[in-house]
Amino acid sequence: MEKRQVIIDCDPGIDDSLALMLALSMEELQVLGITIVCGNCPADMGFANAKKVLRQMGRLDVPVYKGAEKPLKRAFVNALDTHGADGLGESFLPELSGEEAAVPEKTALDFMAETIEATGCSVIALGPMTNLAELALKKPEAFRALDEIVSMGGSFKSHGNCSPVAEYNYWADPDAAAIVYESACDMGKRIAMVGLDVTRRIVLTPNLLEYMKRLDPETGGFIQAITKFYFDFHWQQEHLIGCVINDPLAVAYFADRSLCSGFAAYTAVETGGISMGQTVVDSMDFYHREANSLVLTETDALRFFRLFFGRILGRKEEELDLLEKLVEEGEA
Ligand SMILES: [Ca+2]
Repeated sequence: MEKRQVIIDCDPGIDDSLALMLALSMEELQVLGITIVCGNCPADMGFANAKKVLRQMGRLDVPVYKGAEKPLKRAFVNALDTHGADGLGESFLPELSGEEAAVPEKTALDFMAETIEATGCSVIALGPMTNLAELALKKPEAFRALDEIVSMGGSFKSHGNCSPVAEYNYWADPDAAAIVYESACDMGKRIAMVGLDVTRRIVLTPNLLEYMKRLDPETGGFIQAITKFYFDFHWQQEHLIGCVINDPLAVAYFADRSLCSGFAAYTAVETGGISMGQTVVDSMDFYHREANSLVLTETDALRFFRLFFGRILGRKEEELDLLEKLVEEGEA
């Protein structure tokens, strides 16, 4: 099987960690490296958290590079209120030490540029787009050589998650998101926008988590440790029992196009004012601009969870006999 080569740019973060676990479990993907951007947590913490996930997966061979420590123009606002003081749900997993914890001298930007130019790989962007914007600004040839960008971010009709209209990743660095979308437009690229319209459908419920633990106490226990805080946050914030796991859907979609569908359109990102970070999707073609995005609006939560459970727990579909019932209960 020819593996699709990809760099995962992320800010782990609870749902980023689940996305990394999924990506590393998929034989159809080759994760060339992980690049860290400040977002949910500061870049140093995101770096350490990515390493903790790699240790859990027995994949410390995958290189991790540290990227932007602040947004392009705005002050950095983390999301530790959502992700816990350690960025991993206050699981307070042991820190790595020595060689394993060492931050490489090479920056995320240099790694991305070299790797993309050498391989023509894709990027799955799971955090604010600061690293990608720097790539577009400073290494335009590498940006041009990118095969595909799949981005968890934005929204079309769904409400925001950190303002009435804005999703966190684009809100946290709206200038970066705006640059990436405009650069994509200039270069004839389409960003797959895995936004809140689809990710809100992906709810990890207590029953689904319990099922994971029954099937695999080790992996299920790890996921419970890092999501407990997230469950509490969703209850307080959204009166939801369970947690929305945004980022794994972007990885799943990258590997399987049939999991989400939507439409091509020109999208711009607002960079200031009360709608800062909003994705302005020109679905009616007012601007007559080239479509720079594929805006995803539909997804199938059951098929997502089949993939997620199947890969992370290493189970065949027929072994997941309770999954359909539990996902339907979660959607009811
Ligand atoms: Ca993220």
